[in-house]
Amino acid sequence: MKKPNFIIIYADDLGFGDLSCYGALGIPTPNLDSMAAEGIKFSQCYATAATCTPSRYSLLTGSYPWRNPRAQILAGDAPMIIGEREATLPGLLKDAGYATGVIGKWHIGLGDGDIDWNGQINPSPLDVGFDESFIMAATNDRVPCVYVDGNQVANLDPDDPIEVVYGKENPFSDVPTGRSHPERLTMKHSDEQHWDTIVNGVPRIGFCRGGGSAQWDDETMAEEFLDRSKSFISKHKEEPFFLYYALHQPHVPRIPSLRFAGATNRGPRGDVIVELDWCVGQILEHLKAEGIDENTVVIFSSDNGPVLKDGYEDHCMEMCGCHKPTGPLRGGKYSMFEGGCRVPTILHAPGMISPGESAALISHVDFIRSFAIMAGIEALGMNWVDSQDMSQALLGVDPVGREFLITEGIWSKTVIRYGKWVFIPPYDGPPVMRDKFIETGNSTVSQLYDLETDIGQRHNVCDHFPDVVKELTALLRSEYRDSPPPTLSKLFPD
Ligand code: NG6
Ligand code: CA
Repeated sequence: MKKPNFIIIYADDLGFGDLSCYGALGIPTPNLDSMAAEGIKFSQCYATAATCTPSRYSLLTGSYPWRNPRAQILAGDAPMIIGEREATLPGLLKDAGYATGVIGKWHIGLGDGDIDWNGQINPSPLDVGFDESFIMAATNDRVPCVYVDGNQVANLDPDDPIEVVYGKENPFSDVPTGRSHPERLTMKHSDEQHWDTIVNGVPRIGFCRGGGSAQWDDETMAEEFLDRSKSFISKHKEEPFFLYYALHQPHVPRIPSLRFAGATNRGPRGDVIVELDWCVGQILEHLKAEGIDENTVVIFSSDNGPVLKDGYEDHCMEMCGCHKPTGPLRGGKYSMFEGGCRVPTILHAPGMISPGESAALISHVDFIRSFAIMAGIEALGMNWVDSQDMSQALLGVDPVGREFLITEGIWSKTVIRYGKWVFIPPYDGPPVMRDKFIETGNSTVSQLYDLETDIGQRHNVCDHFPDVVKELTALLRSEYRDSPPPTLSKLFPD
């Protein structure tokens, strides 16, 4: 049988309740809704982390992020955190004859400590299994605001080299920042992290000078990534391929293309979600037009849960109305509660599945092993510590999935989900991220919730089920093996 193609479409900060097929109000997402109607819609699929870098690290390596202490939200000039000899999803598929490509947001680090933005950037995605790569290095709120094509900055004029510095003070006195020139802003920052170099009227995190011709245009970013993804698909339609299409929406700063500005009355966050939905529709249509939709497994999901206020005064909180980005879940991006890691997930593969819904428990860390099985690859010698074969669950055959999985809030604070239970050990830190209005899950006491009867995690039942607490504590600890997370909870003092 012909090997299936794989496409992962990974949204950035999209919540469990953000699509109309997951209950969103006032944000129409017709393309994802019909993708769900033709495919399988999952209600218990989890990113491994409530922030981007650790979550994406797991997706590509099949390892839990807390095993790698460097898997934390990275600066825009941070080194690559995937080790040279680490197995990766693209690498595995490439070895099996797949054409592999990444287009969109990277944020797993570049270079080995001192990036030469004006020369060759090594390692780049090309060194961890991708044949083709067209990325933004980190996030759209971090400098440098340029695309990296392969291992070089795209459209760079050698006479106008780029300099990038992360730190507290602006080293470039001639470069305006949000702090020094607030009158120049078209979008205002709401914190002191987002008040550095101004690019396209938006203050970003980090300082940058030069590279004018290479600077991206926020308004055309969606089409840039989409067009390149469609070209990648067309170019490789005769061979098996894997495309990691990493959308930048709805991460801050939320700047839709002109055709989507005002598409909703939920503010720019609603508009960029509608834009994202359109991009997904375009990909599915393109697969059909190329005659390869039946044999292409497309998985749509998100790297972590939602946040409304994340560094800019874009009024998304005020304009959200009755729409609930996390749906019925508590917490959100950064959080240990369900809103942090439980994400909308849809699989589309018309020739391979019967449409339906699934409550199977699945983690994104499972994609690598499951894809290997679906592609018929015998990944001999692979060290499958964390990644489980969930191919049958993903294809809608197995309704159960995993017995348990581990997720983490910001700073590697791990949480264990087992059957209907979720257990959050006690962790130091504020219970609420005050500027973002998100409940973190930090508490001086252990928390145990029965998600079957209490999906909103309102009733801590630790005292009623001490045996469950004891067993889940022991299980979490045994999963740590030789690599406990850097943030140890009070339950694991050594
Ligand atoms: C945080 C940024 C936030 C976002 C996040 C990364 C603050 C003050 N700033 O440091 O705006 O960029 O990093 O998001 O929280 S992620 O989805 O890539 O993990
Ligand atoms: Ca994210």
